[in-house]
Amino acid sequence: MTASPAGPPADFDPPRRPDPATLLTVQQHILREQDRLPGAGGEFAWLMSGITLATKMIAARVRRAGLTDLLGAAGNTNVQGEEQQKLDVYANDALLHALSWRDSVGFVASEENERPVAVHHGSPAAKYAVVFDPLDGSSNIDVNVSVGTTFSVLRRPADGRQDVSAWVLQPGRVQVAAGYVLYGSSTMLVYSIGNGVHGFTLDPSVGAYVLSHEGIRMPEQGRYYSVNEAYADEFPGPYRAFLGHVRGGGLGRRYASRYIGSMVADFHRTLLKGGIFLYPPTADSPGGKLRLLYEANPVAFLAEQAGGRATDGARRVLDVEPASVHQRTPLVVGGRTEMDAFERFVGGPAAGDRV
Ligand code: P6P
Repeated sequence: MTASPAGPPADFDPPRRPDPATLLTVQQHILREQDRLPGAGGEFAWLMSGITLATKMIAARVRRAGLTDLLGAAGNTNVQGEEQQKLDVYANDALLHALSWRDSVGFVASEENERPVAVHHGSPAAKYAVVFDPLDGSSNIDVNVSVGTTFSVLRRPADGRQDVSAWVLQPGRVQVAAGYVLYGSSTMLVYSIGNGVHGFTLDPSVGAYVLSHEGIRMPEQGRYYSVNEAYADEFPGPYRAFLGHVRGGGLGRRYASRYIGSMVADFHRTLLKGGIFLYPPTADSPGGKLRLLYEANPVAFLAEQAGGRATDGARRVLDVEPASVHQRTPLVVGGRTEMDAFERFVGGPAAGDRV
């Protein structure tokens, strides 16, 4: 039937085009974004759906932890020597299970597992390694403070090496994707595949992560600095001098201190509001406390994608060559103004050297 000059045939309506201003789920966003990944194909989106599914399961448990027997210690310690919380164990199992169904995943490495787990290693379909902290800040769970999941996706070695270290021990600058889920007043997933940073809020009424913050940019200067000041006397001198400079109005404005004690929550505020988050070397953690592969690298990737910077006090975090899966690092991450000032105090790479 041909269309009449007046318009489409009378017996059906023209197709409805999706209104980009309405609900856009993270899966739709990833499908749109992954075309920018060379050779991604649909398996990247399928991999990411494993992370979104597992984190929705974790969010459901975190939200009800007080009502079920999921609070408190699991009665054992993890590879870090930290007392495992029951939710740590659940979160780790959820991510390992969901990712094991993704045949594009060759290896996974978790903060809760001493060694990486071979998932579909050896399969020609295996293209990625995923490293994650299933529940960062879990010591805060019992007091209802925000906790988070962090993740980083790495491409299998181009040289065909099959050893796990070649898959997992890669510098942060080569991450294919990175992100976190913050279980806070709302549950929010923030991720990047190298084309900006985008935030999705879990809508419990539909059970989907819905785009709520597209193209997040870290403010050039904020009003908060974030560090555990209880250890200030142990920080290296340049760190102490920098913090005194900030408190003394040296950055041209009054700053407030905010420290939640959950890195994901402290970074999320820094990403949205600007400022600077620091976990310096301390007496107990002379090499820093936070883990390079699955805490500092994802955060540093997102920070740079949003216009901020991240160093370990001496060099760009994303350029650090990992030597072991659970390697720790100092972390200083924030907006351009604060990071320029910090690097002047520690003599780090000058901002002008940035590529
Ligand atoms: P502190 C939580 O245990 C964590 O790994 C990070 O989420 C957080 O930033 C840091 O440790 C807090 O450590 O020594 O200040 O209690």
